[in-house]
Amino acid sequence: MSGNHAEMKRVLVIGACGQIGTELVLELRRRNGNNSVVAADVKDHCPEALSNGPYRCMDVLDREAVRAFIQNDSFDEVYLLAALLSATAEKNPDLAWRLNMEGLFTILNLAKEGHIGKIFWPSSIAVFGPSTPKTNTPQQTIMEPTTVYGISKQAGERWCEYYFQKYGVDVRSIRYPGLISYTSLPGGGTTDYAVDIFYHAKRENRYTCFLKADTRLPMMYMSDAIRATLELMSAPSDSISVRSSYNLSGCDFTPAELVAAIQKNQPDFEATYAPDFRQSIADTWPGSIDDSVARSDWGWQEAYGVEKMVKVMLENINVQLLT
Ligand code: NAD
Ligand code: AKB
Repeated sequence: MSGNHAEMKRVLVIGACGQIGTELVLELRRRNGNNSVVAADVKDHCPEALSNGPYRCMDVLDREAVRAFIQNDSFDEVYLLAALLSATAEKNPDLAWRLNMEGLFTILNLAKEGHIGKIFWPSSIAVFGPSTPKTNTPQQTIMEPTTVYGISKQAGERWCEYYFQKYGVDVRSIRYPGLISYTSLPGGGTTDYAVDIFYHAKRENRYTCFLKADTRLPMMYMSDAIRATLELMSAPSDSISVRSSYNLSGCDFTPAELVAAIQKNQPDFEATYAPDFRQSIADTWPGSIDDSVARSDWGWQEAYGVEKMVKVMLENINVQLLT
């Protein structure tokens, strides 16, 4: 076992079984000790990947149960990841709004009452909309999201800032771009093509992409996203000038550029394009992000560009996850 366990923080991750949660829990346990990090999710059973520490079946919409659990066992840090992502949210707007907002209020209020030391709540590039400048989208700009998911993330950002300013709640947030990883499957987003493509490249050597070839979107390799999250969470409070959510950039590419990068490793790989309803979501999002505020406030610096990310994904992807 590695990591410095001197402090033994009590940490809770809600939505732990998802694409980000799985890797975040493992890294938090590596740093803080397995028993200090409780993984919680609405799923009945703890997945094998998270079986090295405590697991709690928790529906974040069951406010009283969440309150009782957290009040009973105060946490230094809570990471609230449970949400419906962009594509799934468009299919179920009511649930998306409830899940994405009510869980946040429950956790913000518990922090306001002193039961939680620090909160991490992720926002998304989905807070931007068709009227936002598409290239090098600034930290502060026009934000008129047109998706249920984007509207919920924008509202969440405003509430986070409000709870910080009004009640001193230490809540920190990042506007993640599309995240790319191989440990667990993505959960219903518009950027999921950039993960799916690797499974199909490995299994069938071909892929039909649900976005057009020239759709540029901001993306990031998961280990960069986890590191950014933990760097933000450990930054001194007075270095954090943004209490809504930080822009964060890793790389950006189009499906055609990703295909070309895969073909450098797998020359016979072929892709075709059959855009579906997710195209109209992607069309409203930025192509690239200006994250200079995160860089100057807490020293953000990505480690993965497209080529390095593609190599790691092709080496590690496990097609068994698809079955
Ligand atoms: P995911 O869909 O993979 O995981 C979400 C997890 O939440 C799932 O394990 C699900 O079972 C759990 N969950 C759903 N309803 C729940 C409930 N009622 N109570 C408790 N748990 C519940 O999502 P993810 O990709 O890991 O994203 C996590 C967070 O990061 C979300 O807020 C998402 O909006 C944000 N985000 C993700 C990305 C990305 O590319 N993955 C990008 C931007 C923002
Ligand atoms: C999605 O596509 O919905 C997510 C996101 C960028 O928030 N990956």
